[in-house]
Amino acid sequence: SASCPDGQKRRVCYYYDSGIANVDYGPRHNMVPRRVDMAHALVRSYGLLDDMTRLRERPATEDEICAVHDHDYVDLLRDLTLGNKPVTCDVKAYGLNKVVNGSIDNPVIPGMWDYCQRYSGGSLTAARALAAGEADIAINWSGGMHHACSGKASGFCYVNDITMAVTELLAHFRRVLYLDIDVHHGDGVEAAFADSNRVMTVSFHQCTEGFFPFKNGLVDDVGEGTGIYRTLNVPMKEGMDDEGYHRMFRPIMARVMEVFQPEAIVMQCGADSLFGDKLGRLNLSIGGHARCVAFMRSFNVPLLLLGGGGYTVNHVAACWCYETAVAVGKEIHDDIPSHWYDHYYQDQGYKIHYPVKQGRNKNDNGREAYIATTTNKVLDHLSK
Ligand code: TV7
Ligand code: CA
Ligand code: ZN
Repeated sequence: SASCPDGQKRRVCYYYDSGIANVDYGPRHNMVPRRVDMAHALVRSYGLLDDMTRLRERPATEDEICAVHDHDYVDLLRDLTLGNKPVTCDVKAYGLNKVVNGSIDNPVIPGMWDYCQRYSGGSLTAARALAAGEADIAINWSGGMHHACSGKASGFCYVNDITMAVTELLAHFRRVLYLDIDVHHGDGVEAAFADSNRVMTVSFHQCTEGFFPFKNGLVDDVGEGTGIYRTLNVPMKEGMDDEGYHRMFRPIMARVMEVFQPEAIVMQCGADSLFGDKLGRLNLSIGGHARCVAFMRSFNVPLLLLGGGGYTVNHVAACWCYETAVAVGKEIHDDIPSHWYDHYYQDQGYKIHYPVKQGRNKNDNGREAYIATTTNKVLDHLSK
């Protein structure tokens, strides 16, 4: 019954570490690590584990994390969690425990260091499976923490597993493409490789007044020095739907593959670009989001799929389960099988593909033709 859209099978490796399920950012925080456990439970309930090789759990070592982070920041993450250091006000210099309007983006939480080791170990292990030629596609839905900087936490991200994975791939592949469909700009990864001519970073994101990370990710931000034109940004207004998104995504990514010819692809699949997200204001359906994955898969280049944002947890889990099916090349039925978390899907009628209620798409109000203009600007950068 396995029907594959492009008629080709792929060897898929899958990383899942149950130690992440109980990590808690705090009672009102939007980031809920349990969504990865929900996605995993759904993957299992559809029988998809039989179509993949399960990678062995291996937390990243301190040395592996120090390869892309400052030593003093790594020491702090470790010592704070193990209780060796009292939480003093100087943690704020590292992006931790900053209170704004009574809330904290990057709280110091129980098990923080262990959590960082686990999700980043997953991305590293997955990258190594690709580098060793053991898989065509490797998956770590607990990774994708694109905002973390070398010396500080940012946007719910403590350690940048993506930068770690790309660095690992660069030891084996000449050129690595980083693609980011999270609703937020992939600033941490972009900054890490802005001057590299061996890494091209491409981020699609919402870019509106007051939306995190604020000033970054403009269409004319194209990298610097030897890396110039190897940074691409595709900013969008609120309300972007599947049709408009793909009118930008397809020509841009087809051209990226043509001119950059990457030997490996790292794709951050943040699910906060879906309709109904608690933070994002784009209107992608799960089908539209997954078509991005299917499109990148069709080039048959080693592909690392990572998670990222996603704050309406039932949507996120359904999305990443469906994308796991896309990776293995199986069509799964729309009715969510009965399993431990099935009550979470009541609001969406126990279906994977929940309906998108289309509001106003501020990207195309006829006159401005924002989609065409932005696509052409990006294609122009690519021609250089
Ligand atoms: C990859 N937006 C991460 C996206 C990170 C976005 C932000 C919140 C937020 C945090 C909360 C909370 C929130 C309703 C939403 C300038 C601020 C304003 C809040 C502490 N409710 C990813 C980060 C972004 C935390 N941060 O790309 C606890 O929204 O806009 C900001 C910064 C300062 C901090 N305050 C928000 O998806 C994984 N934070 C409720 C409780
Ligand atoms: Ca993005
Ligand atoms: Zn995000």
